[in-house]
Amino acid sequence: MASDLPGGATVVLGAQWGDEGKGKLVDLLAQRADVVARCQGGSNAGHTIVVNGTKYALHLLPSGILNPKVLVVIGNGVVVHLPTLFAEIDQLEKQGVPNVSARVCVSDRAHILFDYHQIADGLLETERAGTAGGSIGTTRRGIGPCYADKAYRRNLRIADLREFRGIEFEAHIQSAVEDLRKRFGSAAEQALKHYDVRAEVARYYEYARRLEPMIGDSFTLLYDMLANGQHSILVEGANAAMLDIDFGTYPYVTSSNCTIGGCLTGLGIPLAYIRQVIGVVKAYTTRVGAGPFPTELLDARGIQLQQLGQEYGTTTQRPRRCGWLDTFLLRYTCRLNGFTALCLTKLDVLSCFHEIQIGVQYWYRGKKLQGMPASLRELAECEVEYEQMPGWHEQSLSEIRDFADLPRNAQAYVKRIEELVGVPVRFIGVGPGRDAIIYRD
Ligand code: 2SA
Ligand code: GDP
Ligand code: MG
Repeated sequence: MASDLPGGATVVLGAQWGDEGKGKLVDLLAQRADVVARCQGGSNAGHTIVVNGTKYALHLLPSGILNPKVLVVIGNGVVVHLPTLFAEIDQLEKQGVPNVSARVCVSDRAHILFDYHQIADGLLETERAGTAGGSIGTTRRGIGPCYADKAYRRNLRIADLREFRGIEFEAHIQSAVEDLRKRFGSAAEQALKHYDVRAEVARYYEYARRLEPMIGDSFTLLYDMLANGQHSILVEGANAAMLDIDFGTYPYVTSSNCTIGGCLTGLGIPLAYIRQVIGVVKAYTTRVGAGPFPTELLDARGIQLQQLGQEYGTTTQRPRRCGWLDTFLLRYTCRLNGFTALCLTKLDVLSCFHEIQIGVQYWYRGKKLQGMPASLRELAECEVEYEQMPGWHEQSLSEIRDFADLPRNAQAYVKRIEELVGVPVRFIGVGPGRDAIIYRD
């Protein structure tokens, strides 16, 4: 059955620009997993899960946490803002999720994302707004500045909390804040007006104590579980392939690898243990923030998708831009990740249309493109060739649980996607709830 997990690791990744519904699939599959692990990103991610009508919004904790038997791992590749992590743990415990803190392991190699990283993110966005390229539309959660400090080899890691020394933390934060002042001048003064370094250090002293029982060597933990062949590990990707720092629409991307490589480096899972890689695809396309979007709908149909699909950011509440499904892009991300199966979500939302279009090919100056262009100028000039398919207008899909019961045109839409990208669609989402899914073998 499609929902069964083999031993070893199963990876769930976003195949477009994020918000495809990864959280919902992870929550579902986690019912049969021992561990659910995050490998990259930080609190920029927003995964919404609806269980029995209750909504849970997760940013740093892997979506598997809602399953009481699951251990969750925040891997070495994640950048961790501790106040956000604790707020999330407290919120879930308030919502009645059992034993949350006892089921969290944070890698001792993960990097600490400080408040000054968030301040730097805001300053950079404001600065970029005045340039030709404009701002990126980041979540302002400090992701880029924290990964930059990691690459500069000047950040602190979770392991440093274990041997917390106030003097070291104070000197570190002080020097980071001085750098911001030098770099951004009066704008930094304004942004740092309420930033009290001493108070921040005192907070970290408390965080270190609270986090201590959750800190672990996540690589060895996962490796031992995989090597004994008795456990199922689920890896939850954050963001998505087109936001990948190497393969996405750079510079309108996030600062981590959201493709399969990020899973290997962000957790240390050996390739041989990865049994399946599931790509999550929305039945149409959305994007939050700036950057190219070839199949974007700038008319009433885009607004219709936004409203019916409730397309607003889970972290920032920003409206998401909406457009048709783009299988040229999807073919690219399927190849990049080696997807063994797809989960097609939000098919129910497309019920609003008489006709549906699918982007199938990019053309550049009369030439048929074979691959995704690296140059954004070239991408902006590309024309998309579409195929038109009849819709299943007004027929609600939300109660359907068997593929054979879907309207004929909805079945044809799913099969056409499989033909165009060459990967089987094993799961179909027909509503936000945990049970609103169709399994296909
Ligand atoms: P960042 O903050 O540096 O990672 O932003 C860089 C780009 O990556 C995009 N990005 C996202 N896109 C979709 N969903 C994301 N998570 C939240 C959600 C977003 C929200 O689940 O809805 O609430 O706005 C996410 N995180 C980062 C971002 O828009 C930039 O284009
Ligand atoms: P993620 O970042 O990939 O985990 O996705 P988000 O949680 O940010 O956004 C996906 C949104 O779609 C959430 O509000 C989900 O509750 C919702 N959702 C997921 N699958 C479906 C589906 O099949 N149909 C509908 N209507 N909503 C869905
Ligand atoms: Mg999201």
